[in-house]
Amino acid sequence: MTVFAIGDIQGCYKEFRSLLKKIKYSSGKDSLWIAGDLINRGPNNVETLQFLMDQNDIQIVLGNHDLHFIAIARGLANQHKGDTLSDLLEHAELDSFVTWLRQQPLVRHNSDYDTLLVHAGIPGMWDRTEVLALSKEVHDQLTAESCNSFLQAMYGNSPSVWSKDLTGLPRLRLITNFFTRMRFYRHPGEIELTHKQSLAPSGFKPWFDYLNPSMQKTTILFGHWAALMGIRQPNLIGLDTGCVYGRHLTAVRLGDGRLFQQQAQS
Ligand SMILES: [Mn+2]
Repeated sequence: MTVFAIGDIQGCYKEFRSLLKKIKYSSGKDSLWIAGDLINRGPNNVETLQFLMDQNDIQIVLGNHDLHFIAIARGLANQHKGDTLSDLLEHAELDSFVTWLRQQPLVRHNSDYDTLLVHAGIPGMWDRTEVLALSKEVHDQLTAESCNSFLQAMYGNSPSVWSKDLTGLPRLRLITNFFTRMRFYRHPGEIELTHKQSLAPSGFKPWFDYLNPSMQKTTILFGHWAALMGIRQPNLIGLDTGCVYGRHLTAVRLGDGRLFQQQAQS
C-alpha cells in the first residue's frame, strides 16, 4: 500500500483524476489523504465528492469551504460571491454528501508515519494531545443531531486570542479558525485572519514558525495557503498549490516524499 497526500481539490475533478493517473493510484490498494477544501470555487463538486465517497481507503479532514457548504446545505448560510456549490445543493444526493462530510474530523494523526493532517495549520501553543482533544470538541458538535447552533456560530474572526478558559461557541469558533483558516499567528495564542498572501502582517509570523516542542518529530501536512506554492521544510509539507486558481494540484507520496503535480486544465 502507498499513501498519497493531496491538497485542495476544490471541485477540480478533471485535474484530480489526471493526477491520480499520474501517480498510478490504485483504488483498494493505495490510500488517499486529502487536506480539506474538497469542494467550492471549482466546477465539478458533485463528481469530486461522489468519487471520494466511493474510495475504500481514504482519510479526509475538513477545510473552511467544506464547513461553509455544510452550513449552506442546512439553511444556515448563503453562498458567497464566487461560490460554486449549486451543483451539490441541487443534487438528489445532497443529504448523503452532508452526512458524509459531517463525519470527517478537522485533524487526523497517523502513528505509522507520525503525521498530522490538517487543512490550515497547527498553532504552536497546543501539544499533540491537546490538538487532538480540541479537534474532537468540534467534531463532536458536527456529528451531533443539534449541530446547527455551532454551524451558525462558526463564522467570524473573533475571539482571536486563545485561552483555556474560553467556553461555548466562541471557543469552538476559535478552534475551528485555527485548524481551518489560520495563516498568520503570534505566539502564544493569537490568530490573524485578514491576510492571505505570503508576507506576514506586522507582529505576526506564518503559523509554522512556532511549532510546539511535541511536534519535533511529527510531519504536518496542510493545505489552504495557495500563496506559499507548496512550501517544503523538514517535517512540514504545504499541499495547496492553487489548482482552482489555474496553477497546480499536488500529491506527495509518503515514505519517500516524492512530489507529483498536475497543471490546471482550463
Ligand atoms: Mn481553505
